[in-house]
Amino acid sequence: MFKTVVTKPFDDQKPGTSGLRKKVPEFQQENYVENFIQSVFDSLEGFKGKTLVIGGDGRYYNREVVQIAAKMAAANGFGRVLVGKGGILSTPAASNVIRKHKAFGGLILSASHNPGGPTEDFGIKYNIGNGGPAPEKITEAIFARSKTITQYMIADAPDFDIDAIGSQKLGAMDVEVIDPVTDYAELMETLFDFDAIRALIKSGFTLRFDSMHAVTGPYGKEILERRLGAPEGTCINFVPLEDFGGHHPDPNLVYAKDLYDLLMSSDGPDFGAASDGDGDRNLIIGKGIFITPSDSLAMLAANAHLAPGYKSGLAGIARSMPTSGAADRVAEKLNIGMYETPTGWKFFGNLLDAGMATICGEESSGTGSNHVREKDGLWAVLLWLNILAVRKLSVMQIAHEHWATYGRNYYSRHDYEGVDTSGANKLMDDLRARLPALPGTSVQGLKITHADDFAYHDPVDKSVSEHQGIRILFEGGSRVVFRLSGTGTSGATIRLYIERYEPDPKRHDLETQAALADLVRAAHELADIKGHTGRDKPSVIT
Ligand code: VG1
Ligand code: CO
Repeated sequence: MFKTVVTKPFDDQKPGTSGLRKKVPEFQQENYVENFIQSVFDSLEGFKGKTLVIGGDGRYYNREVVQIAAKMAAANGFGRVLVGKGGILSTPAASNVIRKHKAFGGLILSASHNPGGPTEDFGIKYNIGNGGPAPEKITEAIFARSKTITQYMIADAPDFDIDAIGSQKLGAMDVEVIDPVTDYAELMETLFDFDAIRALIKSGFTLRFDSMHAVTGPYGKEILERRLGAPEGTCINFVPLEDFGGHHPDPNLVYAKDLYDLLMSSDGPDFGAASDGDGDRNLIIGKGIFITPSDSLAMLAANAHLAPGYKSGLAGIARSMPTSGAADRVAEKLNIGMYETPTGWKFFGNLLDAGMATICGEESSGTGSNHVREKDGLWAVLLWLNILAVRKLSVMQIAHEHWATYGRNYYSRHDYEGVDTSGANKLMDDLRARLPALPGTSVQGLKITHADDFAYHDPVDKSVSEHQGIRILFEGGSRVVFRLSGTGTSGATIRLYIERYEPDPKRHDLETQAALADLVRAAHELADIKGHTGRDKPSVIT
């Protein structure tokens, strides 16, 4: 029934910011998927007879890998797997299923916002029993194991029926195929005032939700149109496709430009939102105004108490280091904890588990709370709608009022994608070497007050994570941050994060790139981006 297969290790199975991501043809190499999944199982203890959740964003190769993962779970001694119908579970829904059904952990098959298809990206990520991404201790063990693995175990059984809801057997193991939306929709109803949102929509408030042909299509349809009564047509691009229709399922101003243009038009809807390939990111646009993810985190935190799930207030806010400091000002005013973590949701898990943070966010369109242990795109949309329903103001009014109270953090990210890896490393190394000498000097007329390579000391488990991004702080609260992406699949991507704090309400209507121009020039001069990469312009600006 089970067989043991002899294999040879691959040397490139190091999980990045969010799991292992590679091009599909790399995953299709003989034993590549099996090696990685066995390395995951070999790095865990005590799962015999327990439950494993398996689900993915539906991209190309998802269905095949679900079958392999289930057969390997059976051979390795799991007692049960829970699988989303069709192999589909959005990342936040998978996190919820793990928690709700008290599973040992889960395998999430996704490359998130990266394109999908036979020559595009695929990914595998392991989440632990709290529903969150495995911490570094486990991902390091997985990588170490993948370099020495000699065999894996797999059930010698036919494929189970991935589309039939209900119980089946795979050898001695139970396979339960579940509806991917039900548990998640129920959770949302406990957090938000669905009656108030329904009334808002009934009163004529219009919205558009773009699933970008990715996993949130069925979630949006069920929650926004069926449960909240938004008219048909509210959800667009809601049929999940294996290649996302050939697009990047990345909800930003570049890849969701049509939605942006619609919201900027005079007859556009009141509210527009989009989510990414696996449903954990969100884009929020009000009529005539884009809300940056960093601002969204701050505005949601400042208003969260208006939603039933957060009515007793927040314990604290956490944000990744490159995310703007807008939320810090809210935390200060609310007199609650504020935590600055490295990039990647795995660093929020301890703070959420310990009850130190309630809401978390990243500049890359990720916002979430203690309801699951992943960022959650639709959750952010619903919290915004709940706030709009209670406050009876437009997104534009809420944003201006927020900036008048707290000041505005102008913010942008410039990505240099697909640059030569050695050039990117050299840029970081050269800059790192110069950090001690920078404070006190000026560049482009801006005085540097502090420069370091961010290291995170986890206040809960006391672990230390170093080299999490180089930050250069200027007088007055502005800064630039440099990091290398840990999710790309070809070459290197340099991310330059730029932030300027503006307390004066008379200067809250500047164009973002213009407001940041001197800082961008300073960043170029400091790191010699052109010299190291040959580029004088970023490939993507968000
Ligand atoms: C990017 C983002 C990071 C996010 C990660 C996973 O990582 O910057 O904020 O947590 O993607 O998001 P990196 O290392 O490329 O900068 V997702 O939606 O891919 O799960
Ligand atoms: Co994602």
